[in-house]
Amino acid sequence: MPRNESLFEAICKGDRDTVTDLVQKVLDRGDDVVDLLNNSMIPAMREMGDRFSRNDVYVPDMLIAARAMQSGLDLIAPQLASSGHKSVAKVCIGTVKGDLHDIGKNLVAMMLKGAGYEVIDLGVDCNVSQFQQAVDDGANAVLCSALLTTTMPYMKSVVEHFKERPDVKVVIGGAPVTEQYAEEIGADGYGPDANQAVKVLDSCVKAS
Ligand code: B1M
Repeated sequence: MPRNESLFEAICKGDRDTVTDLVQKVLDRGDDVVDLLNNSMIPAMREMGDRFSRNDVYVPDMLIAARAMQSGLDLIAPQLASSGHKSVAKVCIGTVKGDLHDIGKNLVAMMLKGAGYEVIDLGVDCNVSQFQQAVDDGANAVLCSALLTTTMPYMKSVVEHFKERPDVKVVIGGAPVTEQYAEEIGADGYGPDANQAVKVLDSCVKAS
């Protein structure tokens, strides 16, 4: 599917009403929402990041774009969640301490639900105790998201915290995170995107 230019622009402008109208039209036509997500919606957020780097837009612009993106995601969530197979594990996910970015984390949570996981969504700015509480509540995997190079190192604290619990898998992801970094800090897995995160988690869960 080619990029939906109107939707791409509406997300960049933060025009929530147009975003919901356009996404609803795509849903009504029965077009593929995964294509829409990958070819039009995620690229719009990437574009906002590039504009921010060039000082063409500022934090409030990113914020309204993110809200518009989230309103589109909320509409496609049921479709994303209905695509998967049934699995059986309870997991928790959160954006790590100091980090307020939640769109990628929300996407991973949607995909996990679609794959049949029971997901405890801890939200943003999560510290080790919150992840621990979710594990005490039955989660056997911890998924951490970070979008800032300054918050990424907190993932190491989470990995170290669960070092004595081989039954608890820690999988990490987010724009600045790499496979190499995951290996370096001893995480059990790394998901470069929401789909891969589910696959990596599947293999961690199977292996345990
Ligand atoms: Co911010 N921000 N932001 N921001 N923001 C980035 C990340 C940035 C790259 C922009 C830029 O400079 N080009 C930059 C980080 C630079 C760096 O650290 N190297 C940045 C900055 C600097 C900041 C502030 C410091 C700005 C300031 O205040 N001066 C500030 C920090 C606030 C804080 O967190 N403490 C800030 C604030 C914000 C807003 C609040 C305004 C807003 C977030 C709103 C929200 O999330 N509700 C925002 C936004 C929107 C962005 C950009 C434009 C878009 C992020 C996004 O939603 N992408 C971003 C630029 C960019 O990403 N290119 C930027 C779409 C999303 C689907 O992708 O989150 O990468 P992503 O998720 C992907 C994968 O990474 C992966 O799956 C998803 C897709 O399939 N994934 C996982 C994510 N989490 C995973 C977890 C897993 C597995 C995979 O678990 C296993």
